[in-house]
Amino acid sequence: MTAAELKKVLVKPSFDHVTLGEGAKQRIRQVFGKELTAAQVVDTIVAAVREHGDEAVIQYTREIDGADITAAALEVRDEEIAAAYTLVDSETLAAIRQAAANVRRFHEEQLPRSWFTEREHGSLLGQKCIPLERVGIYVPGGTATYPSSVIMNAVPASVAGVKEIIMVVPPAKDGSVNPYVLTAAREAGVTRIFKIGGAQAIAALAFGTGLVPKVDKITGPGNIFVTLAKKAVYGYCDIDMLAGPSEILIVADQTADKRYIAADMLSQAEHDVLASSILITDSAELAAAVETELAVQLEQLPRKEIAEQALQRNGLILVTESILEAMELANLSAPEHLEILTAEPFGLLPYVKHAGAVFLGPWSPEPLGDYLAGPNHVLPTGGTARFYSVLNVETFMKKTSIIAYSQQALQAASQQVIRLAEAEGLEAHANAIRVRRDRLC
Ligand code: HSO
Ligand code: ZN
Repeated sequence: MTAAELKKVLVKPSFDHVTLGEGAKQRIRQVFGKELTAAQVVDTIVAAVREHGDEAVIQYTREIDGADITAAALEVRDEEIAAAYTLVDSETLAAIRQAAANVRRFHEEQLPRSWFTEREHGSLLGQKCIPLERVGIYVPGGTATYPSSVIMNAVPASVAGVKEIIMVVPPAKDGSVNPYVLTAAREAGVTRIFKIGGAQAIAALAFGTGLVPKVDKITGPGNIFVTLAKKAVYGYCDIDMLAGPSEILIVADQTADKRYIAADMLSQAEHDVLASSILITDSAELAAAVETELAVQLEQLPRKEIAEQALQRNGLILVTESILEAMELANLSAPEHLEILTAEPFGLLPYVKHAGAVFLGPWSPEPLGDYLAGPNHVLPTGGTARFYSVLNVETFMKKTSIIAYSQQALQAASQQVIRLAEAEGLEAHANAIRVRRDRLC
């Protein structure tokens, strides 16, 4: 397999021309009375929520999610959270708390410092790091519920110092929200929760409605409708990234255990029929063994059908001449998760150019990072690791620069500022220096 061949395999469906499943198409016909593309659905919903606010939100929640929720019940009440705590067993609650603590501890290391630096003549230049005031985090519902994603989004925001963390999550048909999600939200520092999902949730956060406050940034992964909606509201508020289905790419040599590789590949395959699981190895023997092992482990999975479809669509086992060639192909793919299972995994770290997160050695399976290790699991997908970073504390902060010149320093700079202002034909700019001239020599 050459780089060019891999490239062909890796071509991802564009967000704009995604093919919808039969179920989604049918729902669209029911709700909108005609066939629409995902992008058209999103444009319609975003425009309606922007114009009609809560009324549109409630209508789409009823028609799309099948949940009949009144305006008064749209926000999760404290009693619902208290009830959720009674439904979560103590071991799971302890795990949620441990995960939140580990994620907090890791992200505290990322906290940027505001700083000043001194220049000539006693002037000061600096940078002030300011948390965003209010952010929205999207938590998916659907085929799986992810309390871990609540922690991964809310804890970095809380570490950054964000005062208001507004969470949105699609409700079940009976109007309830998963108790794990609710307890994780409380543990992670979420301030308010609304039972809204899909494009309507993104639009509500971006523009604000009577009930949902307008936020400065929306983070968190979602389905294609959520992703397209984030793209549509970008500029009215900020967004983190455009996330696609989960991916794992494993680079392994003959020392790796076929059972670990198969299990780790299946861990991402079970997320979504569009998930991608790739093994690249310089050992033909290992490649064959993993292929057999995948079939064995697949049989036992409750989410077998999803994982099987994912493997058929975007599963790949490649054999290369060397392990460095495997690393080259891995960089070309720029995977969300890169596992390196070789005799000397640290030795390959310098060759990693594009990956959301790297997992080194046999004792760092990808799901450890999904849940408990501490680093974030909201990661760039679809080759966007070439330019996006993993979700982090700075995702929830912005930087403001500070200039404090002394009289003497301005004097030294004055001629050149005037020169540049004149070169740009901006006399008023030059005047801002000239009016101070009598105090400068
Ligand atoms: N692997 C997913 C995150 C996740 N896994 C949540 C389990 N729960 C991100 O690609
Ligand atoms: Zn996962």
